[in-house]
Amino acid sequence: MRFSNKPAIYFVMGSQNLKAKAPLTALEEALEGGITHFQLREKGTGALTGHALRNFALRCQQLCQSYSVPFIINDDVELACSIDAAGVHVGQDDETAFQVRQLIGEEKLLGVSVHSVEEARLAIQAGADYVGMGPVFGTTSKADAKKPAGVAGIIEVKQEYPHLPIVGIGGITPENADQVWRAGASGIAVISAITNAKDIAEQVKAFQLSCREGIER
Ligand code: 3NM
Repeated sequence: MRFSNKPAIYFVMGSQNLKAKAPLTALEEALEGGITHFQLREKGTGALTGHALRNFALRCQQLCQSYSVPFIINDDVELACSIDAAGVHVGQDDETAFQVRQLIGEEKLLGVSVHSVEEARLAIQAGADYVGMGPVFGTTSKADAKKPAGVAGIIEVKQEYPHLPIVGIGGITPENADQVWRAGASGIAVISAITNAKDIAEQVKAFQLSCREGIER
């Protein structure tokens, strides 16, 4: 599957990321607001496992399907294959992107987190459809996040591989997202600025606006 050409508002969430709302309610509101991609990322304390994870994943998948939004699973290749998710996203410490591509076949989306031009080159070689780059800004949503890297890495990778879709991640809000768009990103991936929003659909719309501002500036 190819990563779509239109600007991606890529929502990343696990049940552990929600405080005030039920996770499925949050996802439905985000879909209603117009997210273009969803990644299920169950990680850390309180993360679901086993049957509970599978059932939750199936319910997320159903919701995404009803909005024609690709449902992507973080890291868990076995789960992604067993429920026929639209794609898988892996980091540098997970199974290698090359192995994952072998396991999931050519049809599913493959996303890989990268931090340099060299990692981007290897991701392309392995058959990645897009790369994630972060953390752009400071984040509290990833326990082992690296130091904020700003948009310099995105600019560098974009220069070297102009056709590779890059999704920025880490501390992105509607207020700072324009910097990521201007760096050449094809998308922004967001956890807390969406999960913590009072009105999630409105917040997604604010991200859509940030994209236009980033492009027009
Ligand atoms: N990956 P928030 S930063 C899942 O740097 C994830 O690769 C990152 O959450 C990376 O939008 C991050 O709340 C957390 O900052 C993003």
